[in-house]
Amino acid sequence: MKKTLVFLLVVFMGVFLLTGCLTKEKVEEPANDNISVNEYSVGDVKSEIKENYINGTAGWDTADPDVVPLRNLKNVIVVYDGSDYGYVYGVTSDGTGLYFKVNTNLEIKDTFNATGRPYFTERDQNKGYFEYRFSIAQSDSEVATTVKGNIPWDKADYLTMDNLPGMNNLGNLVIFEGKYLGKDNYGHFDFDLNNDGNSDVKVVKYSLMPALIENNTYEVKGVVGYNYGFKIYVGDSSFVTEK
Ligand SMILES: [Ca+2]
Repeated sequence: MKKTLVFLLVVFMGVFLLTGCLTKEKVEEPANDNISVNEYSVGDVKSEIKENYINGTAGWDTADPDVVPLRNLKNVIVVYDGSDYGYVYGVTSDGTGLYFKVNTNLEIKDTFNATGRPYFTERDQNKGYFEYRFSIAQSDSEVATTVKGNIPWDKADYLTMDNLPGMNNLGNLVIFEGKYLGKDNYGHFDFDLNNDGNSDVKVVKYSLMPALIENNTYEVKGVVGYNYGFKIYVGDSSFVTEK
């Protein structure tokens, strides 16, 4: 009788402990989706922004924390540093990228992991032009730089007369070869791709350009941004070579 009681007690305690363990494990699972931020690719985030621009979703034009979920992007490399002015262009290893709103100091070729919110900025309602943006400048954003990386120029989109800067390559790495025509009235650099004397591609005046000689041909590597039209942002003078 005594043995049976001891046996039952042991069994009871065993079940109690086991149940306790299982219950404890369950409690430790994240109860809220906001706690675990899923890792997204730049491509995923750009698709999301496009969808919400087309749908005109309220809050997606400002990265409103009450509407737009946090997203996590990894191994983004800075290809144009405008962080003194609150932004950088960054791409991932596939050459796809976007505009990052920042309030931290980043430098060219810094590689970073970031938690933030995607949003769009409309540029031309009639043409359906908008910028793909990602804010890492909000109170619950996180940015951590890792090592300096190599810009994946082998993944850059080659610009031609049939493939000029536009919505299809906005934010992405590009390379083109063109004749330098000089600066336009606003100080942007004009390049001629088909040798007819007319400008086809503009490099934004804020670019870090080397000294250029008019009518000489250059290979230019940069990223497609938007500043009164689609323009190339060149992040370092070493990205330009005379041909
Ligand atoms: Ca031309």
